[in-house]
This record gives sequence, C-alpha cells and structure tokens, in this order.
Amino acid sequence: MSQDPEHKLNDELEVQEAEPQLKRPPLFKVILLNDDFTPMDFVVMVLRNFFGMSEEKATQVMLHVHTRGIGVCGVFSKDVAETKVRLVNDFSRKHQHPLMCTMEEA
Ligand code: TYC
Repeated sequence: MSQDPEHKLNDELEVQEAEPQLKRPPLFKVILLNDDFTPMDFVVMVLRNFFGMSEEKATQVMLHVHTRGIGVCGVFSKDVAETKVRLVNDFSRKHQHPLMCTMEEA
C-alpha cells in the first residue's frame, strides 16, 4: 500500500459536503402608483388585462391606489415581475397616460 498522502484509499478521503440549497428565489411585488391624469377606467382595464383581476377586484385595487397613492397588483418571480412592469408601462405610454408601474422585493 502506498504511503503517499496524495494516494489515499477511498475510505480515507475527506469529502466536503455541499451547502444545503435552502434559499428560495426572491419574490417581487408589482406596484402601481397613483397620478392625477390616468383615467380610472384605464387603470381598471390594466389590472384586469395584465393581472387577471375581476372587475370588482380591479376596481377595489384601483380605488386603493387612488386614495392611498400606491398599491400592490401581485407578487411574482423576478422575471415575471419585470415583464409585467415593462408591459404595463409600455401600454400606458402607448395610450399616452402617465400611469407608473414598478416593483420591489417582497
Ligand atoms: N387618480 C386617478 C384619477 O383620479 C386614477 C388613478 C388610479 C390613476 C390609480 C393611477 O394607479 C392609479 N383619474
């Protein structure tokens, strides 16, 4: 048997265990901001079309944003949140409304 430390037998090898993979991927809140110009109907339409809300839920969220200044449209993975923010902002600009959608880590 070799005495060379580089050639240990298998049962003598030290094995470093992998760190447990416990971290879940971060989630992001997609947020709508109030402004004085975007029509309420347009905001309700955005919430229905981009966030799958019912008319009732969309109206409730729109009124929350209108009165409180800010509100959450939903919580998503980073990729999905980024895409929703971009689609909503592009859609608002296309219709010449200043509606602002943004995101923050949940
Ligand atoms: N404040 C707007 C108005 O009075 C309505 C509005 C609601 C705009 C929510 C943006 O995210 C918003 N027409």
